[in-house]
Amino acid sequence: MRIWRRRVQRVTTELLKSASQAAISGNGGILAGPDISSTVEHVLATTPFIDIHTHLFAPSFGKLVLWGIDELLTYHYLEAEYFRHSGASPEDYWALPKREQADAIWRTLFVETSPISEASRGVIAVLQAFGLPTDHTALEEARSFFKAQSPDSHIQRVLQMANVSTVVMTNDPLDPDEFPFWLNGSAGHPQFRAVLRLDRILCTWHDHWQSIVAQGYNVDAQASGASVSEVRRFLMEWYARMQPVYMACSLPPTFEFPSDSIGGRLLRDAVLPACRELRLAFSLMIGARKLVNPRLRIGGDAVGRADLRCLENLCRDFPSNRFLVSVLSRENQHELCVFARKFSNLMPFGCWWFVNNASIVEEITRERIEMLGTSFIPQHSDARVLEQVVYKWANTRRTLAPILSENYRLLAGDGRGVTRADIQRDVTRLFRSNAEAWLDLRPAAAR
Ligand code: FIX
Ligand code: ZN
Repeated sequence: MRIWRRRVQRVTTELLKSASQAAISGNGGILAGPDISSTVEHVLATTPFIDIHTHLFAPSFGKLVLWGIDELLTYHYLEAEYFRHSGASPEDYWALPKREQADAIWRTLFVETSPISEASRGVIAVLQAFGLPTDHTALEEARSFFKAQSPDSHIQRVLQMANVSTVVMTNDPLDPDEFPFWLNGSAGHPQFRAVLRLDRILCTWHDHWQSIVAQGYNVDAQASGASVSEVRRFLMEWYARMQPVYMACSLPPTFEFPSDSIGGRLLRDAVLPACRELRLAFSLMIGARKLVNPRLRIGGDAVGRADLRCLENLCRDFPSNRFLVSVLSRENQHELCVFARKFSNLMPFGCWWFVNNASIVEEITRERIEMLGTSFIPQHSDARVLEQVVYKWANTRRTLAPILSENYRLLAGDGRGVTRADIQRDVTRLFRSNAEAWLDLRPAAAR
């Protein structure tokens, strides 16, 4: 009898010990099947993300900072859907003041039909997140709620709700509405980091070289003579002003590299060397066909499949440059994964724009995990209106939880149990440390 009692005591102590250890660290114990999902969800929810690509602006950018219900409703994704549902002429819509544009979109997409599209559900999710009514009467109450918010505290609250610690902006040094903010030195913010966006230089030089001359650089229409070194000087001086975390460009599906075009030459001879010197990654966002329907303005862009051998050439021929790449076409996603397996100076990121829908995010993320493990950046929000980070990141967390859980269950089934620490390390890598390794997030003083 005494032997039995001692054995029971010993087993109980051991059990209690391991249970308490697992409880304390929450990471020691191998997770049982059902605990994997709840742990993955909890880790995704409690890990602050770095949002590596948005069109948001820091509070000091004044009218460029978009927030509140009227901006949420007049988002170009919803405008495109509005023109489909309403049959209204875009010209009539653009002639309306913002508030009436928002009224029209609310009536058409949120009253006369169920807001079941990804973008319209997003608005409902934001209203819900602020405890506002979501039925068809919601618009006026939402307007007075957002009107009552003070920008700085509202921005903090929204980033906390989305559990996003750092937002990366999109900054165009040739945008007449934006560059004055940088020139008068009012732009910096610790949580809003800049990106040097170069579409006007690499894609539409003919329309914009004179803006560079106007800023005091000796370039010409053919980008000849001193133009390359002047563009290099332009980049270095904007680097000092903006402290960008990377340089970037959106490129059409027809983008080729190498190419003797002005854009191809400037990329090779000015941008990539500057990125090497500054140890900045260069981001290529490939596949947007601009303004296929110009009447929809910013909502008029479409997608095209690209020939991604441009990436093969860039990664192979410029091994000391690093390339952050997102592709717009669904058909290009698999190729991008394969190129990432061939070139460690290529980091795939995000499910961009027309592939940022749960069904396609799931497909892309599954194949990336199967082919790249955790060596990719799953998502960015591309938010244009502040509160969009709330629903876009909630959607990402919701879509990724079952995918990650299933992969851990498969791993456990194959013979390797997972712990909370494993899951935390992987989620941190996917949504933080990959970005920290590829973006220059050092503050200006540390550069
Ligand atoms: O080029 C880009 O950064 C795109 O994301 C935008 O141009 C696009 O309009 C957008 O908002 C996509 O979500
Ligand atoms: Zn974008």
